[in-house]
Amino acid sequence: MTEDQNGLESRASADVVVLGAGPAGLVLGNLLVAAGIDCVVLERASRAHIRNRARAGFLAPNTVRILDRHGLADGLRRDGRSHGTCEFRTGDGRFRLDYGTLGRRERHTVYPQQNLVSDLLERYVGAGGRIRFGTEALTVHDADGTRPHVTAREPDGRPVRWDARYVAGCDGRHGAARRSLPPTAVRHRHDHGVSWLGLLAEAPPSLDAVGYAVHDRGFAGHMARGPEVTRYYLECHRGTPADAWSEERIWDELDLRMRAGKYGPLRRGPIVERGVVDLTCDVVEPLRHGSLLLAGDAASLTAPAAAKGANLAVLEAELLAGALTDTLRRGDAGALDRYSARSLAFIWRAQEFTQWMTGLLHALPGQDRSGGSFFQASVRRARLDSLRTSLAHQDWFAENYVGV
Ligand code: RFL
Repeated sequence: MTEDQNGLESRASADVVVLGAGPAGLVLGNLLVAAGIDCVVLERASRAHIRNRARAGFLAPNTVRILDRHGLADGLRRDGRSHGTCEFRTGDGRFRLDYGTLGRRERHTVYPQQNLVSDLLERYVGAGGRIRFGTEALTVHDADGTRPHVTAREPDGRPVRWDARYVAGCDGRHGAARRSLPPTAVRHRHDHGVSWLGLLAEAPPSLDAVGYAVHDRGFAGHMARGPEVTRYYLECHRGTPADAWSEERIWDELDLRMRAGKYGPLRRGPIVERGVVDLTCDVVEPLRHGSLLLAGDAASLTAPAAAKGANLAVLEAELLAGALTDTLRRGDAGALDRYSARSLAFIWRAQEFTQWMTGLLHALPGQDRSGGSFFQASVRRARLDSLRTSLAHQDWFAENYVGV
């Protein structure tokens, strides 16, 4: 790293500058290092922060295969738990789907995202990968020109310029890559119109299945994260502050919507994390803008109803690593455009299923005034009934639920 003449801006370079050390950025970094490509990861947060940030937990079989293929699956093979059942609870009763025995007979691996990120980080650093924590990328410059570079702020606040041949925007929904997109980039956005209060409880799971409760008071969800930690969701009004509900009210509401009185009590424990998620989706098209490539949440946001985000991030990172390797090693000029087209096909499939799943779990608002909500609620009920009774529908569900 060198300093410029006035001593204000440091200057450094890498063939590929990766923004963000989430699942997308760290899978990409690992694969680039393995291919012998010079790269650096710039991460705004601290090492401790990314190792502790609880988010996803349900890894699709294809995600596990990708991580396996590149020797990145030791931790999840050791500590991950296989999962293949979900339970729907409605006013009409409850039914279980053993999706692991339906469709392609594939199961999820439950492995907390922060553990995956810790594994990926350890492997990346162990393989000699460069990473700068506490370094916030500000803007990607000249992505369409001859001198692409990233301006960033180092932990001590000093500016730094990273020259690059390619910049991989893996810095999520609020990152610098999205802010730096040219006007030609299109962001297709869809708002499902509902919000969830996402909760992490220090409590053992209450069911041996993912629980989806459909209730007149709103949706409630249950997902195991580990033997002592469970994620719960409660549908709430848009704009509800995350701290609006006391712990007691949260548990009472979960009891009510999950019909604990009928199907057995929930195992309570302290709520250690909470946040409100608006169920919105978007897709940026294309994913390539000259030297700037997008992957993971930076490329597309999916509502958490179908747990696709982290899985798409890993898939896109593998595709992008292959395309960058083909471009930099073999001079394949079309590889990066093909990356965009191939990834978008997966992204839209995931969006389609997420949309279907969101409609299954909520009576979506914003319908026409002539009894729209009754109509929607009845359609939802019919959809659940079809899922309960039709083997073909169950196979379709299973294939899409575990697939990306
Ligand atoms: P991430 O994980 O957000 O990582 C982006 C990284 O970039 C850093 N960053 C910057 N660094 C430098 N300069 C800047 N200007 C920067 N701006 C940001 C951030 O600090 C961060 O480290 O994106 P990535 O890698 O694309 O991975 C996406 C996944 O994290 C996300 O899709 C999933 O967590 C979504 N999701 C789930 N996905 C699943 O597949 N299965 C699940 O069960 C699941 N559960 C969830 C979820 C997301 C949730 N939240 C966050 C709404 C549950 C929840 C509650």
